[in-house]
Amino acid sequence: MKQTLMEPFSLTLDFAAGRIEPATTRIERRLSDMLGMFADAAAEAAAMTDGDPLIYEVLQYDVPNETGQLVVCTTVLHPGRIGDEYYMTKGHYHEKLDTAEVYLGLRGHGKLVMQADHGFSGLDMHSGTIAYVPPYWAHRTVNTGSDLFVFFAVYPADAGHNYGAIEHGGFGQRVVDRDGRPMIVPSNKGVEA
Ligand code: PAN
Ligand code: ZN
Repeated sequence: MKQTLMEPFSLTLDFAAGRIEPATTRIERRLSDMLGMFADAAAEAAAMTDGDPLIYEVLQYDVPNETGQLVVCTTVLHPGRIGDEYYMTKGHYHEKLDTAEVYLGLRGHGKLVMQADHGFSGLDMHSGTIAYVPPYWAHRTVNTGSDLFVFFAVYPADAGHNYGAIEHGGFGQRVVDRDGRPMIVPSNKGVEA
């Protein structure tokens, strides 16, 4: 098996801003990058005419895409809602399903929703929360607060990201605002009307 011989290195992380310095990749996801993922199509369209909001950014330090290597990255999820559904990430399974991931909350409040063949999970996350995404679980994060929701993640460099399953099949649960409080509801109820 080919393995790149790496030199040890360190990076700097600004917890509040979620900035990794230096970062080698910055991904920006706007609403236009995830149209159809929020339940309320009319609210999506209205938000688009309002200027295609920035939903989240990912900052990452890339390492060779090889078994044994680990990627570190941060996600900065902005506060906001499309209809009654909070801003969220696209969500994905790892292409290599048998790979796990660790999240560490740095700022704000959110939920980590996960689904697997046998069920769902919804974990609260805030500054200091360590959340474990086991192998085989699709994962999506949601900003349920009014501040930025920032978290750090570590995952195997060869895990890969499968977005298609969520883009086409959706997530079985949604996180919506109910009288000012976040609530997890089944996808086919409540928010589709
Ligand atoms: C995270 C996510 C990040 C953005 O680093 O990639 O939060 O979410 P999406 O990838 O679903 O757009 C992670 O889980 N990496 O594997
Ligand atoms: Zn992941």
